[in-house]
Amino acid sequence: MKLAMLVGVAAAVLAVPLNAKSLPVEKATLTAPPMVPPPITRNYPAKVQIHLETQEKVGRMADGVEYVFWSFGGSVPGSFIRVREGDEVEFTLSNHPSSKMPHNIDLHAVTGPGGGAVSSFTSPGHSSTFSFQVINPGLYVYHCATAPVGMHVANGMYGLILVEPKDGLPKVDREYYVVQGDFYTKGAYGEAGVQPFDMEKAIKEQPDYVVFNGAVGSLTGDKALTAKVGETVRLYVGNGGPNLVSSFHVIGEIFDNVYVEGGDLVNHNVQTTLVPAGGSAIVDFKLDVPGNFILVDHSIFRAFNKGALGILKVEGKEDKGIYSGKQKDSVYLPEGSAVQSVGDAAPFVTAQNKAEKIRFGQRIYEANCQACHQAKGEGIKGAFPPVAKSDYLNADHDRAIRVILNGLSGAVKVNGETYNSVMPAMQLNDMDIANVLTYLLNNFGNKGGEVTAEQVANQRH
Ligand code: HEC
Ligand SMILES: [Cu+2]
Repeated sequence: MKLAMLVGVAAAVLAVPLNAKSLPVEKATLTAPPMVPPPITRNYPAKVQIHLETQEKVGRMADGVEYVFWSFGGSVPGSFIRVREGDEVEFTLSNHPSSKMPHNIDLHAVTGPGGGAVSSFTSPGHSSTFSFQVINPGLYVYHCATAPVGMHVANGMYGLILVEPKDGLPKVDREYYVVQGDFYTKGAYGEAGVQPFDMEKAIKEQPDYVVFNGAVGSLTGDKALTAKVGETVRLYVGNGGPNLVSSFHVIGEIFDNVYVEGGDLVNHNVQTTLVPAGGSAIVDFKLDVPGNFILVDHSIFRAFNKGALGILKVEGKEDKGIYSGKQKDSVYLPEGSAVQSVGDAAPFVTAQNKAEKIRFGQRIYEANCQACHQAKGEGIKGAFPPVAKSDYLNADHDRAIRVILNGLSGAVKVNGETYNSVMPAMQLNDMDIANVLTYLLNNFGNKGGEVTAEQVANQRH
């Protein structure tokens, strides 16, 4: 009798929540990247129930390249979790029965051994539950910590948990969720097929892919982040690693606020912020002008050769007071001679024949187009269409002239791929446009032909 009572008491103790007083219970809203659950509006602590499932499944790494991703909630990064400072979290981790590996979770927001790793260790087809109180506000990484830890992380087992401070974060118009990760495959970047994990490259820290949100192109084309001029945007940025530190930068924007390393310290007017492996940063900025703003790891080969590139597409009215576009193109003569203007009225040099046009056109291309369309005209998948072997370019010269004169936006199909991006109007004179198009038509595997300045003039209106 006495013993039975004692056992009963022990069982009851086990069931008692962390906080002696009972809290209102609610289920957490979880979101897949790049979306973020809405801000928390309550002003009291709650018991928040979270259910995450670990999965192992084949997904897209790049076009034609697949990879067996291990994930929390079916996405890389895993579901975004949003709780409030002081909340009690009741966390249930389920490991899908089809998994081959056990998994667990180490949440950096947890104060406790292993961040929950031991308590959450879960075999395939099982669930584990544990509870913790979120004491410290901030943006925290969570990840799998099952051995070999590096391999579980390298396969995509990481995500972010935001512990909102009691008074909330300043309001913004849009919030997005972006996490960088490095991936190690048997084949080199772009090699087709299902690519197995390469432990040796991982140990040497030589990734084939460095990407945002688990794949090349996960934030470009019709998956680009969007916003409007005048809005404020907040990015919850994380770095799953496993190895690289990110130099996170948005081309053409300055971060008004950076919550350094995801903590309380707010820095202002920052160009590039470091996001350590297993760490985070929150960045805010206001959008003053329209255009495509490119998210990169400014360790720049990673952006242009390994995939760490995303797009924030901003629509709205131009503000020439803030950004004018190119106002003038003049010839710079270093010997100190007078600077000549290359206006329509006074063309600098007129090409005498087609070969000369092509030669002049090459200079125009390198100075004005190559940054986007690339050195061999190959473009960047999902962002800038190729001008090499371009069916779009070859099919209609007048249309190509209008693209350069007026810019181009909206969906266009080039060589079977859809691009939905923005090319700004180029401030070039008729001769320059004729030269650059003649150069393109006669290079990079295009079909030849010639464009004249008169032809360009006819397309102006
Ligand atoms: C800031 C980046 C950028 C620059 C600079 C740029 N373009 Fe583009 N260009 C684009 C984008 C983006 C598109 C596709 C627009 C869309 O998706 O609607 C495009 C489309 C085109 C197209 C039609 C599609 C194709 O691939 O054939 C041509 C032709 C073209 N650009 C030529 C040029 C030339 C010539 C220059 C230099 C005088 C130039 N572009 C400068 C970004 C750029
Ligand atoms: Cu795991």
